[in-house]
Amino acid sequence: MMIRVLDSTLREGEQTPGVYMDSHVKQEIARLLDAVGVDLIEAGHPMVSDDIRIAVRDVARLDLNAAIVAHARSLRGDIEAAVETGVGMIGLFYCVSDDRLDTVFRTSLREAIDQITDSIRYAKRLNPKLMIRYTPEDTVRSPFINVVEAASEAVAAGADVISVADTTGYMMPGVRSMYDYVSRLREALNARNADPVIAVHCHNDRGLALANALDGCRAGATIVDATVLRLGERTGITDLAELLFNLHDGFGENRWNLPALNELYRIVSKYSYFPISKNHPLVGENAFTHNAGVHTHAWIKKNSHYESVDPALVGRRSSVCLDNMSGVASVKFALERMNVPDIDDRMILCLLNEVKAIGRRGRAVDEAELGLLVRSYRQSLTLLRRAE
Ligand code: HCA
Ligand code: CU
Repeated sequence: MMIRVLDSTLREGEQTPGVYMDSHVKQEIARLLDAVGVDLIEAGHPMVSDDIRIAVRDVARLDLNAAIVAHARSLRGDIEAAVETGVGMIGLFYCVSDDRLDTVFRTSLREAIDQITDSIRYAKRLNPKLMIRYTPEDTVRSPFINVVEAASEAVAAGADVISVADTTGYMMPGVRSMYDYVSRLREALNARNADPVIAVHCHNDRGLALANALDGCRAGATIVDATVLRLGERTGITDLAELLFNLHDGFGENRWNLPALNELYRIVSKYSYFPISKNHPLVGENAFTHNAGVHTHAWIKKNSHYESVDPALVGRRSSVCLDNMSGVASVKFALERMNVPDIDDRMILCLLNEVKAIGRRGRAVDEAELGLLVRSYRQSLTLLRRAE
């Protein structure tokens, strides 16, 4: 079963505290997401503000391969605004927990379900070709029977996708498992003659968003939500690069242009003012950099001794870095890679001493700085010879 990826950087991602993206930036991000080959792009919630509504419309007009999704509450006004943007899909949400309905919305489950089904029918009337996703917000912590009732009626009213939202990052593999949840939900819906596409939307409050998302896929979820740089409310949701790589590596999904992730991450980082952390898997500066002497020594002999991810797959090249952890092998390797002529043992040892001293001051030496050290070494050698 093909697994599709929905990127929500432009909707969930913009809910990150302090993050705002102008329409021209959103359009560029959407183009880059399309170049990566993401299947669905959630572009925003048109009812939030005029500029967001216009940005969703602008993204929908780009004519990308990806389907464009607008987010909406289960209200006719939200649906009209979403339909007018020209998107191909609407994601509706409404909570189904009795407690929330009672205290926040002062309504009953019955009334909430009527509102949900009315919204779905209304949207399909406005545009019969529209795809509809319904998300019972905080799905996994809501009474299961309420989720099943709301979801099955939503499907009967025309919803194509039911999304399981772990809105608070509560799930945990093997303990409160997304695998079990998705399996159980599919069975319960099938028993009511509903067989929707299941999506998963996993927040990262416990650092388990990716693990839970993959667990959902194992149970048959075929749409997974993600954002670039794990942006989103609080600690964000599943990271796009990590998700795509793992679907590629573990689930046989090979449709994506993974090297294109580098430019996408660079642009999102630039305009969200969110740095790409050095140790971010796949796209971080250090993702393929080897440091300790023992590692570099073995890695030089055979890369796979210390690499389980082929850097070329994601358009990267591995390297060694030099600091207090470095040994003779890493210095020699770096010099050879830089095509430095006349390398000898004495030179390597001198450079290693310098590198270790810099490393102890809390900095790593890159190739450019190693070049400076080589020049300085040669300079002092000349002076020494002259003095002799
Ligand atoms: C939100 C909450 C949401 C909705 C997900 C969805 C969540 O910000 O509105 O509509 O599929 O995590 O539950 O992002
Ligand atoms: Cu969310």
